[in-house]
Amino acid sequence: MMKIWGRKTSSNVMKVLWLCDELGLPYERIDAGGAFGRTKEPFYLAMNPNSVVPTLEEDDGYTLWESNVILRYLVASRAPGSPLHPAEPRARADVERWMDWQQTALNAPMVTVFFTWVRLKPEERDMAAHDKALAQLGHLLGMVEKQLAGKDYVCGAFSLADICLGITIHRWFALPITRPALPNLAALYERLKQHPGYMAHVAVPLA
Ligand SMILES: N[C@@H](CCC(=O)N[C@@H](CS)C(=O)NCC(=O)O)C(=O)O
Repeated sequence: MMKIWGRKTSSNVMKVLWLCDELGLPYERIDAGGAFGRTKEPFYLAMNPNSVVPTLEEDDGYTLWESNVILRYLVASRAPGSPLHPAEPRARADVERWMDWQQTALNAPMVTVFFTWVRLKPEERDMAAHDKALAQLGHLLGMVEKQLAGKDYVCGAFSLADICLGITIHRWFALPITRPALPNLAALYERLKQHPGYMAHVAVPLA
């Protein structure tokens, strides 16, 4: 059975677990990263030299890292033709730009805000950096708010873009922060909560 290495509190692991639920894929998850360690051990570095989670390991020994690439690989290998990752070039590019944007633009400010409230002790917090990151997050999520006008999901139909953005959206609504009103984003959050895989793996208590 396919193995997914990574602690379940990692947002990048969450994406992969949620997609597995969406596609009905069986897997074995093995704790790694954070307090579980393992990621600096030689066997793990041979699979993933970045020493981060998640890592996917197939029965035949094939391994893959980078969560968004794992998402694309799982659709291509298990559910080719799925609307989660459309084949038509522009529809695919639309999904992929939001996936990449989540990694390259949205992730850094969310990590700062999330760590401030959930992972750091009060004396370790840099509230000036938090406030700057929070303002940036509000700005970026305002772009998602506009994109969602007249749509149920980020690219119209439910796709890998929603799976990538969904991890940030849960943290945005669950953290004890002051949020600008983003009604389309709030409606998307409610829609995502109708997905059992989102409730099981993503919309969980912050840890
Ligand atoms: N771009 C990578 C980032 C992976 C990453 O930074 N993972 C974090 C958890 S979300 C990690 O492994 N942190 C160190 C640890 O958990 O030990 C991906 O999307 O897979």
